[in-house]
Amino acid sequence: MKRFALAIALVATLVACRHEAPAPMSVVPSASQLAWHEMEQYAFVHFTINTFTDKEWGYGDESPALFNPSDFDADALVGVVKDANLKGLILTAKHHDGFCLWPSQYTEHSIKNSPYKDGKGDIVGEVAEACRRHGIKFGIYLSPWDRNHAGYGTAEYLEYYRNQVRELLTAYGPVFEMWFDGANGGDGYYGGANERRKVESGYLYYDWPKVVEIIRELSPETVVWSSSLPEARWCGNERGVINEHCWAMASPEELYPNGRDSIPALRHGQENGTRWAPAEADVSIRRGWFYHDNEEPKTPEKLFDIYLTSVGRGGTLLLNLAPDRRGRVPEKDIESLMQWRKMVEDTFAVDLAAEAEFSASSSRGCGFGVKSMQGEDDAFWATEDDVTTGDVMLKWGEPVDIKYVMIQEHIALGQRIREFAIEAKVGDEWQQVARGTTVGYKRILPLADGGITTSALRIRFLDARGPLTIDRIAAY
Ligand code: FUL
Repeated sequence: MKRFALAIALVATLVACRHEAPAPMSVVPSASQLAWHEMEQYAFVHFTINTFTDKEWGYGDESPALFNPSDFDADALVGVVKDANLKGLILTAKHHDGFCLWPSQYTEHSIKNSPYKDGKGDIVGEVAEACRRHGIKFGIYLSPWDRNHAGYGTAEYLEYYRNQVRELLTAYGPVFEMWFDGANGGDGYYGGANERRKVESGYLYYDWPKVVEIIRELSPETVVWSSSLPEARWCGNERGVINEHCWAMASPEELYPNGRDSIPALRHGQENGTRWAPAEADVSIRRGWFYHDNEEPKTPEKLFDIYLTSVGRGGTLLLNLAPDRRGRVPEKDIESLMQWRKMVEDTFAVDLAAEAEFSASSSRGCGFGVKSMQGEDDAFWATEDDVTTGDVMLKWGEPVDIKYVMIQEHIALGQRIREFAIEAKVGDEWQQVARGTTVGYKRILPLADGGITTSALRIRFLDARGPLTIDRIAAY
């Protein structure tokens, strides 16, 4: 009899659980882009001949003999990155001055003609290997603009550039991200020509689809950051601030030929964009990208604000470190980084939602119930196909102090939410404590007036492009 009842219960569950996950939106992230989102924060490292000439943009005529770090140690550099809880490192293998931090077979303008390790050094290789030893993902910045190369502006340079892309990906992969800077400033040394070479449209000159083809062939997992066909895009400023309203989608073929006019659209993305091209916030720990004696690192508090406006707004944070002439990250920068890490960890250490009772205005049913949002597993809450709005309620037995609410969409199925509000129960009334438009991979909402003491929160999803798919709601 007992067995019979169990069998009935099983059949009933199977019938009730006929639901499948909502259909994906037309534009969704690739597996590499999902892994990239999950990294959340990683380091940029600007270090080259500029470090020794005290410049931000080298002209291209600097002697390789100037590159001579007195105490470079790739393990120490990567150790700082790891201790700061940054998950990857993108190195300036070549900046606008054209000097190569690896012994490229295509030029003499490289580390092989520097005093560093008597010309036997290879900063790209040393950093790539240290990254692997420490479990940090390695990425490469290779400036398209090259003020050293005589052929810059012609087809000859393009061949040189593509050869270097091949050389780097072959020798130093796996590479999680390639960063193709959009700057094309004009004047330069250009093999001694000392003239202005203006590339009117980088978009047309570099012919990015060809470069991307090379990357796809040699390193399919690499996420391409570029001013064309990006798989990750510029967030529109170098302050570490992603727009509050920000879609991960964009139609680059519409945007980039317009040069700087495309910046507003880069900031907020495009709801009907044709590609998954999420925003990345690049910002330096100091004012400049390269080390200068007279600059100070940002405070941990400032870095914390940057965390909220980057990782907390659905994109990633690319935080630049500037090693000094020793080749070391300055001690006070390390101090700031470590305090910042602690601030982030302390703030988000205890998820109050773990103790809350969750309920929702509606659910898709088995497997997609509202409790799926509690904790770190893969399950997510979803609504029926025709339901694009809904409330999620969190209730506590005792009042709790909440400063931040974190929401994550299940972006594997696309980005959907257009508008939401967060309300807290105050007495018998619901009071709005935050409001927003887009959510995406992760949204962290600082609550109004520095936070609230409450025994209930209501997250109201007011408008979405399809049924709701929410991975997680947390409160801190
Ligand atoms: C800019 C460059 O011109 C800066 O020197 C720096 O590399 C920054 C990350 O990108 O476009």
